[in-house]
Amino acid sequence: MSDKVYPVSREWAERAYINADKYREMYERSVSDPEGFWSDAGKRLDWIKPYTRAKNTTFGPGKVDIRWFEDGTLNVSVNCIDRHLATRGDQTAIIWEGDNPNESETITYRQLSERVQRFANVLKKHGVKKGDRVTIYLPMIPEATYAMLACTRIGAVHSIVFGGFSPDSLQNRIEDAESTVIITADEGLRGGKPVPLKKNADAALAKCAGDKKVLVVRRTGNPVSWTPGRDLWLHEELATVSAECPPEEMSAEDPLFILYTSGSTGKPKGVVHTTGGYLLFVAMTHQYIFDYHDGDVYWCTADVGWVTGHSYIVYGPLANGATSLMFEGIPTYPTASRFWDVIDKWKVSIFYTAPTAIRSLMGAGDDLVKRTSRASLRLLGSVGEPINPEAWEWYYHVVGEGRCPIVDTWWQTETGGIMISPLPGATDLKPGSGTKPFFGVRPALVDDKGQILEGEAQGNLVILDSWPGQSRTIYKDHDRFEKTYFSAYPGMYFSGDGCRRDADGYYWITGRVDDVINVSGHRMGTAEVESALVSHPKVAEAAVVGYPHDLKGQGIYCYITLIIGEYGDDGLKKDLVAHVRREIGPIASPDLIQFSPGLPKTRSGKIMRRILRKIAEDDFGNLGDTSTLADPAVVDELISNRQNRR
Ligand code: 6R9
Repeated sequence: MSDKVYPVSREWAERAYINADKYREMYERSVSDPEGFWSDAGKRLDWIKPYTRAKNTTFGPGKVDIRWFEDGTLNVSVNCIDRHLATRGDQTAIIWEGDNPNESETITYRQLSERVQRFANVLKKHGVKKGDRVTIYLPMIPEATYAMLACTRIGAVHSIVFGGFSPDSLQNRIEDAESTVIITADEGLRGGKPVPLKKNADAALAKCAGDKKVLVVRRTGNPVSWTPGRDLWLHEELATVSAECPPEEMSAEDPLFILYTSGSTGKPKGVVHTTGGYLLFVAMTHQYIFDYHDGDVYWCTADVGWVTGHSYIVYGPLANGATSLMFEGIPTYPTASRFWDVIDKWKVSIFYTAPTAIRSLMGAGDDLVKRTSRASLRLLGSVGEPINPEAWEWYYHVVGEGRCPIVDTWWQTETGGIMISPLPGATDLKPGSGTKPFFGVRPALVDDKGQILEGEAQGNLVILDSWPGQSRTIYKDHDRFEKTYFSAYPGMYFSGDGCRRDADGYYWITGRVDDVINVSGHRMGTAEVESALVSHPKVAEAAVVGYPHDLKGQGIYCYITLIIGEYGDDGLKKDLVAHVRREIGPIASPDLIQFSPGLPKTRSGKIMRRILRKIAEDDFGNLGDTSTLADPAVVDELISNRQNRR
């Protein structure tokens, strides 16, 4: 941990929406009078029928029930598009930068309006109604934004599946959401290479029961296989419908989207976000944390397949009438200067990316940054995993040339929007710390018994009361929602993260304390990777843990027991990696595989992951209590064959 402090500059304290005094005053009111605070804050949205009450929430004990603005009605697409038309119809809403540096497009709010309404009419034409779930499996192209907003236009609930997920993962998500319409593209394009989205969708749909319609965006134009009657070209469909689609009136608590995310057990959970509170929270956090002003060009490098893309490429920025840049490609194509080139090309002023990207570009050398200008940059952001102070300093000094504050934003799919983060005009920065809670957010640290820790402390990060952007439930499984987030510490939301609070009340996230690993900012449940591995015909048992990885933050370390024989060869290792990629997707590729004739188990047969984690971390001098092991000799064998040698 770093003990450096970078104070707020006078310029920032003066120009930002929120300075230190205002932060204190607003934060104080937001937690002492949440009803008053959020009732006022809710006015930033356009309501069809105004709400009469902001907050109606309980975290239990007993039933968890979260409602915000529940008697208000509104439409998200109206808030993200229509209400901007009178004043900023010709302003660019989306800058699209293609994978190929020579391909780009700017889309004004007026164009966005027409395209979204047409798209909505296509969905309607194919029977999509309010409340129906639409699965979106698209690359980073403007159609992804159109599709999302088209769903909101007619009250359909979107479920976006990241384009890097395999057919099996897509199939599970289509089935769980019971979508009848799937939106995909012929292919995606990343780093000059095609991504076979339609082919994957075909494979997924071959295993899905029931009638489906597949709307296909033509992206690369390469030939794809076609199922007549089921598959429809989007461009052909758009030509058959009108450019006007009246917005559906939605209750603030109607679902807006489902997004599947990994947990410590079982299959990915369908995290449900609703309409009013979510939109308000992402709009407000986007404005204050990035200090977004008219004229700024804002770029979040996430993929819309993840929550960061939902909240901070699409909903937050567009609700604020911002100009949001959407990038199809990867940071290293055609060169590792690409991010900085794009910043210069579009005069980006606010840039929001992930530590894994920062670390990999740091490794590419300073020259690739310094050959660009970056004079337009004003603010930098980080999200997805803890940022190590070394990467923070490089981001600050080399990329930002010491003049751009960094907002290190801690949040989760379940929180909807940013929870802990500096405000650039209010918060002195400490490299590696998420610093302070956003308005209305009441973080606390608890020990394993659920005792709240005061002052300087280290513990499990919980949130004591609801905030508007919070997920309301897990799709079709409210029980699991309560068990996952509210049972470890009754009456509190448990984040699954460990955290330290320093003497200044700054929060420092230390990483997951459950069986979730964070690989390049992507959440993976170790149980998911294990179940993919044991579905391989040669694998008897698998245990998966994270280990420190220089670029990815955490890597995936797999201990494998085979059905026949004790040790497999490199060919089998390759086969296992390919198998997991097929089952889940490339993001779950095992980094290290260790064949282990035995796994350390308790006498009751439970795998002692704590020991496996230590061995993977090369910290085997510090294994802790091994006295409950059924066969302590297993551990020596694991250590002598360990993979992660430095
Ligand atoms: C937004 C997003 C959530 C998990 C979260 C935590 C980690 C995210 C972080 C961070 C330290 C930050 N995380 N931001 N850890 N500092 N600024 O990433 O959502 O994909 O659901 O992941 O990511 O461990 O619990 P999601």
